[in-house]
Amino acid sequence: MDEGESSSTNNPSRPWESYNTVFTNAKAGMEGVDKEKVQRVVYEMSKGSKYFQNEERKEALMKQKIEHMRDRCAKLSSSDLSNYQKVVDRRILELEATRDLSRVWLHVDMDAFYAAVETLSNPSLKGKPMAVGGLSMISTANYEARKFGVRAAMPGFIARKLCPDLIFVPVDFPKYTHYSDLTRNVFKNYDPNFIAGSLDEAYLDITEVCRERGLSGGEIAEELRSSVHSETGGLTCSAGVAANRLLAKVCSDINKPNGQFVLQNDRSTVMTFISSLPIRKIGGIGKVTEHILKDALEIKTCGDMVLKGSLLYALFTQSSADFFLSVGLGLGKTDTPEVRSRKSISSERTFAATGDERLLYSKLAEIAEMLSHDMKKEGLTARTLTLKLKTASFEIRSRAVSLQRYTCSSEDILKHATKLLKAELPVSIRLIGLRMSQFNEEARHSDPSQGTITKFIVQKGSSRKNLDDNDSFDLDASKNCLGNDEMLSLSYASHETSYDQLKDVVEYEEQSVTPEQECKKEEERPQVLEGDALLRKHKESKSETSAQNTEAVSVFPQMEPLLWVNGYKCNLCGIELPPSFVEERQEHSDFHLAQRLQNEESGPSSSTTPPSKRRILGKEKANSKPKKQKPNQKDGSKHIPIHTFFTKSNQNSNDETQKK
Ligand code: DCP
Ligand code: MG
Repeated sequence: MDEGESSSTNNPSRPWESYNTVFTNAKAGMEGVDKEKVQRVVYEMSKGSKYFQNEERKEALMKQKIEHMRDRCAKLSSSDLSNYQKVVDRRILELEATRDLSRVWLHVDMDAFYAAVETLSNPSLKGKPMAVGGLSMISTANYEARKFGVRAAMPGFIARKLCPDLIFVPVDFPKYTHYSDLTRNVFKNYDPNFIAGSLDEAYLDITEVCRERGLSGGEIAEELRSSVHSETGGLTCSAGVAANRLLAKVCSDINKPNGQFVLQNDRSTVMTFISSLPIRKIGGIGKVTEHILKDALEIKTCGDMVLKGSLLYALFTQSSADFFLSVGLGLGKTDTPEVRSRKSISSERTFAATGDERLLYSKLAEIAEMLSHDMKKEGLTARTLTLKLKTASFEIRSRAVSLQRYTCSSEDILKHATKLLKAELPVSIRLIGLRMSQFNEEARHSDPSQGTITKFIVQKGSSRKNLDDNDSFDLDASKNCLGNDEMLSLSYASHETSYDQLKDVVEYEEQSVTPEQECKKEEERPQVLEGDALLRKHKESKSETSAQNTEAVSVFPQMEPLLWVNGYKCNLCGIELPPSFVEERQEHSDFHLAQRLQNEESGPSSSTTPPSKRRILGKEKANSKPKKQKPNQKDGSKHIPIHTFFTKSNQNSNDETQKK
């Protein structure tokens, strides 16, 4: 059952064995794939590329962290451990008291979503191995292709090497959005407040519908799946039913595709299920965390998290240890969507790296349009716009601007996003994201589902009980709920509008505070988080941005960066937010930014002050200006080295796709 990666072997004659990328992780439908062959092909085809170097750098860092953790572990005395065991025992009692077995949650996830939609439109694809995407990157593959080891986020030319008959179909986001809307129409019938994850997944609280109709969770799941099938004209989905969202998500993957799994709502069934579950199955536990837990602490299953709880509390911060322990106890969120507060809305696209400015601006326009569309659909207006970029060398940059009025118009979004992007050019980019936060307070007050920032700070900042079950969406590849660091190495073409959970977590694991980074030794020094990236480097932005910007408040004035002192305390206001509160931290950081920008509006501008250097964790090059890009290259030849895809600067998505 364990699909995670095995520990590195470091056999010099078989270097691929220690080359673990996202491509070599199994997804549903990949059981029985020759993993070593896939690993070898991926290794051989990506060797020497920027991607490869980045993977190696991450691997080396991870090994260091494992060593460091082992050392710290070895220094723990038996009396230390017995003291920590007392902490664990007490926490178990406290956590147990929060266990709620009264709700029935259903997680639904479409099967091979983009690929299935394409097959609906073109039935001749049925039964043939196909992937959606192009030679540079594929978004997903159907189950026939998965048998060859082909999967989402894999460069298409590697996929074709693994499966020479693979058919490529270009991505068509509007089509997927249309089908996603059809599925959501079905979900509404079972839970009008369902929580949408990515385009193809959702969480539904089906407690009431089960009670009203006298049906079991499994029966409702059957009915919902058949309804999705008929409403969409033939798409299948899989479902998981359990007492909380964390478990429901794990369950929906068990009988994929076109299947379901029901976990009964009783403590002993939950404990039996969770105790043997590999840790990687949990959203929020990605590659790095998995390796640290496995290789340094020999924690392989969720049950081990309870058995080795004293080590976790000795080596990690309380919030991380609490998270691990709650997972080990099979706990997760059961709250109703009404009380969830939405903090921001975002949209992003990943594509083959390009420095072609026209192409970048056109992608930006697409994203602004998608974001605006989603905001209108949700009736949201907001006034902090954040631009996120991932460069060709995988550096993540965030830039924000606070607007003078609330908006959801694509023109407004694009206008300000363009200015932010312009200040970064020239640079070769592989991902652009836009996020709008700081929602209109009035709208928030009139909508009971949304809390004010103050409310959120008071409620969440003061509560340590609010354990994060990472139930969100998208990531793992998709979607893996919170923070699956599988996404670390993803470069996929996707459009996803989401309420910032996963994506921020991706960054969280990639560059800011991972559970391993926030281990206790590191508590002693303040950490600069991703959210603060929006404060950085601005100094370098062209003066034109603030000088000519009449509507936006001048961006990124000289300001003290927001730091999480001891790993959890905001240095600006003293609010405490544990690292697992990723979304809230991002929101909090945006809040301070907007506050300062407002102050600046009413006081003398400090934007002319020369920037001070700030250290951003994991971003050594954060302040270096990117070099000019090489001239464009055209792809399409059969055996193209991977670096071509990662460095070339003019990749038109139409060029990427090819049908065989
Ligand atoms: N997606 C993407 N890039 C990724 C992962 C996913 O663009 N790295 C897109 C394409 C998928 C869709 O999101 O079709 C949903 O993602 P899933 O992880 O749910 O994958 P699938 O639905 O394709 O397959 P599964 O049957 O495993 O759910
Ligand atoms: Mg899916």
